[in-house]
Amino acid sequence: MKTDSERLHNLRSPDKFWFKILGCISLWLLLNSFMGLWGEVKAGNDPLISDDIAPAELILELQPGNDIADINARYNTEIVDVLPGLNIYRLKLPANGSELANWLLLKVDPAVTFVDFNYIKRVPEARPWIVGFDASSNPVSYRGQYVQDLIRTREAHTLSKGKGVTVAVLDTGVSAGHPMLNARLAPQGYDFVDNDNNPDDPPNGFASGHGTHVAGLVLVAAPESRILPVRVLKNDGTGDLFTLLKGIKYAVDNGAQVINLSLGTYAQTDALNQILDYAWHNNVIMVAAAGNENTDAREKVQYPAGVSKVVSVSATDAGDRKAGFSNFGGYIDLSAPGVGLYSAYLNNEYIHWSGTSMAAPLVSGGLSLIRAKFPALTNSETIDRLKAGAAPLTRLNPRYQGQLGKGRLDLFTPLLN
Ligand SMILES: [Ca+2]
Ligand SMILES: [Ca+2]
Repeated sequence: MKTDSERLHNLRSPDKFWFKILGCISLWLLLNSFMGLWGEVKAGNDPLISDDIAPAELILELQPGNDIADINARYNTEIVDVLPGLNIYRLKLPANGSELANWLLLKVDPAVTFVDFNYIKRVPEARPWIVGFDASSNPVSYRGQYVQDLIRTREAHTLSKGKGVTVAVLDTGVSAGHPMLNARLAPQGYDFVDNDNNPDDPPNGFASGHGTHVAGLVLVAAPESRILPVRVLKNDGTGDLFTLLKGIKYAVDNGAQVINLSLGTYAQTDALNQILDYAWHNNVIMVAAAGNENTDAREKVQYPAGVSKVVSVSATDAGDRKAGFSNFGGYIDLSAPGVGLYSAYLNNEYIHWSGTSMAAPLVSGGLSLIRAKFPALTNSETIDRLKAGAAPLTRLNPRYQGQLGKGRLDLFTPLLN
């Protein structure tokens, strides 16, 4: 027989609470090992966290009807930033607060919809041992490169040039004065790294010029598109998840119809899914680079490319073979040339650059062409049209059956009625 006081003690016992917490830990470990994320690059205070994160920070969404002040009182947290119009907060933990311990506590707090670490995103090309610059090439015009014959820009541009469609480039910034770009930039570009309205692409970093190059490649495919430059990455090619969320929200709210994301991390988060849903429901298509580590989905998947509603892009070469560096897998939607692409760089220069980051903007440009010619199509119809018109890759890539998407980007076929 239990006494009333024992019953009361059991009711108040934290056992149930800790059971929930332990449940979270085992799920976390299972997911991590299952997804192959275990043992990845670690940072912050806690060895259980599987990718670089911003130290002493968390991102959460509050359940409607709750007050963030209550959360701050309960966990000693402070608001660093908030996503306007959404219930998503960037919180600072108390001094010496463990990211993992607080993540676990907030995970089971009924006032919280989701909680995520503030992961560090990066451009795939910021891993220098994989793909880098080739600045030694001849300064020929970007108009005369192999990719134009391959994806049939000239034929496509007789039917559409992307006029009236805004493509947001969320990246290291865009060099505004560049002759390839200056007439095509939307005036309301924004810099979420320095929080100013000048999203320039600053020099002297490992990834400097990345966003400029990517923006130029959107215009190779869709020369009359408008580029909305949104800076979410520093010139070393890194940026945090919350800054990316803000950038995507801003692009959606400022007229983007396509968003190019030549960046990623191997961590999957509710926060990213939430903002990608927001974009999708506002009729914005997102395109993401698959990453440059020559790995397939069984090993690891880079996000946002791994999110199903995002158009994920792997890279091929001039001979339509998978680029040696390109990630691949069943989640890929489409391939596009990504080896030795010539485009804008800092100081009004042009350079060759390789990577899935260079393949993705050609796909973004392809979607822009379709959106300009068939503006009534939904996101899914626009994407399906581009995929259905792709050139088959299977014969040349027998080892990658079903792993390079529907084929290699072709700009012309999807524009035919
Ligand atoms: Ca700036
Ligand atoms: Ca997809």
